Amino acid sequence: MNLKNYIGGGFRQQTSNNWITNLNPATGEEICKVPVSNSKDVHEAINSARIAYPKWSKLSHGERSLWLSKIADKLEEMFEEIAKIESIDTGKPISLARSVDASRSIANFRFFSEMIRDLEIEEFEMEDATNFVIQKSIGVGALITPWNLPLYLLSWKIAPAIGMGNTVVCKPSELTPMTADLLMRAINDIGLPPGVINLVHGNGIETGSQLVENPDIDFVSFTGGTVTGSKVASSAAASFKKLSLELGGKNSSIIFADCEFDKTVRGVVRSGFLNQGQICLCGSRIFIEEEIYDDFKNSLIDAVENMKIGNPLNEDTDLGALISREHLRKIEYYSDLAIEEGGVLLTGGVPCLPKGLEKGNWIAPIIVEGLNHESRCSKEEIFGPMVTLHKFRKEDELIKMVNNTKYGLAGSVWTEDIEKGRRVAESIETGMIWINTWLHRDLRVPFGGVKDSGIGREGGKWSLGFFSELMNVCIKHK
Ligand code: TXE
Repeated sequence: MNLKNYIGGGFRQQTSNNWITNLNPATGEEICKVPVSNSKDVHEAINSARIAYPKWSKLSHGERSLWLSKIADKLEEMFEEIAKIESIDTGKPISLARSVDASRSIANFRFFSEMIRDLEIEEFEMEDATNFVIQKSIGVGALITPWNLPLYLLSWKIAPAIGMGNTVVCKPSELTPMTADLLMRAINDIGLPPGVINLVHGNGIETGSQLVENPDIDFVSFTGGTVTGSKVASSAAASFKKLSLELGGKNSSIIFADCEFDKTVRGVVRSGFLNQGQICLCGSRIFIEEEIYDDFKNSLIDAVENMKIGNPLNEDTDLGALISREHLRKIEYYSDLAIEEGGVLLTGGVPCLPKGLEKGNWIAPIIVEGLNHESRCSKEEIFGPMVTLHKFRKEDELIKMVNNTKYGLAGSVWTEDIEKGRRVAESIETGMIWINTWLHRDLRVPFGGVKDSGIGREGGKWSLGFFSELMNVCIKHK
């Protein structure tokens, strides 16, 4: 199947005859061909968005809220198709594609539909005047998304962006284009006004960078790697584009001796290995208080070795395939590096080729101990099914080790002493911390990180704030 771009309300062939072959991560078979759009296609998409912008931005919040709700309804009808396509395209277990990707994509449209419908104008009264703060649309935006949570992250950006009156050009990852295509079919079916949402497929260099650099783009919302994020930032900054960057992470799971043991083992395994460890929020550094280190380590190994690795379309699969052969090589590299750096592999690191899926990108989940917290494996984002264990005695020593990374996105603290949990959490340089849970998401809270994990926050009113321009109108009383 050859995918097409979606521009001005219709599916269009790209200008060039360049294609990327999209492979099934679990089987190595071809799923589809992905167009490599060039600057002409990008220009056409931006132009369509620009033409649609005046009318769309003049709709009321209520009218745009209705459109978001219609998209959510349509995606709900396509729920099973979303889950299956996302599982095939990413290699993730279908149970996860249902519970996280499909469910959350629909929730994103519903949540922002309700938020925008109820949006009120803030007023500030003076003795002799009234101030109104209104949130105006910005214009035409670029939404660039990665391969780990394709529709989940695309919907997370599209819903507030168009809900606040903007029009957009989306550029999904060339590794996982399928549910972006599904979303275009959905908006086409419900008759969303042409040009409000446009989509160009392609890679970073020939397509993504053209989008970011185009002077007719007013804002950029990017989720992806830190290296790419810095390239996007430098080209967007030159023309003062409004910019939101959700980048990489190297998050810590902190386990105190007074934690609820079994629940914590389950939580820490989920945090370390969900989506094969390919989520920017995954807890890949596990700090365990000395008293329970050996017991906790052994329970972790048992739990990880009992995970079912195999065909992502099987209902009982816990771990699927890695996104690409290149990414598998990256994880193997870090697995070897761990040993060079003096670590000991407690489990995993070996290929585990499920029967009939030998051409997929498979690796047994890895637990390493004995690494210095200054080692590369303990500080660099690996973004795969690999965690490093670290022992700690004193709280101040722990905080120093945990903060000793250029990232600052998320983390979790496991203790029955909530006072201590909060104290430790607030000492960590990140944007988000969970206590006695992980990836428990309230869509109203700010999402994002500090340091090399990005710039800005999305989520709830922070999304509405990013995807709008504030204007103050001050009216003098008679
Ligand atoms: O992401 P990229 P990749 C991390 C993870 C991973 C690394 C690279 O460590 O190994 O990033 O992953 C588009 N201008 N995360 O290569 O390159 C690209 O086509 C404009 C963490 O998948 O950042 C894709 O659509 N766009 C992350 C998107 O940017 C460009 C999730 C992301 O690609 C571009 C995924 C350019 N110059 C990976 N170059 C998270 N925070 O969740 C590429 N793109």
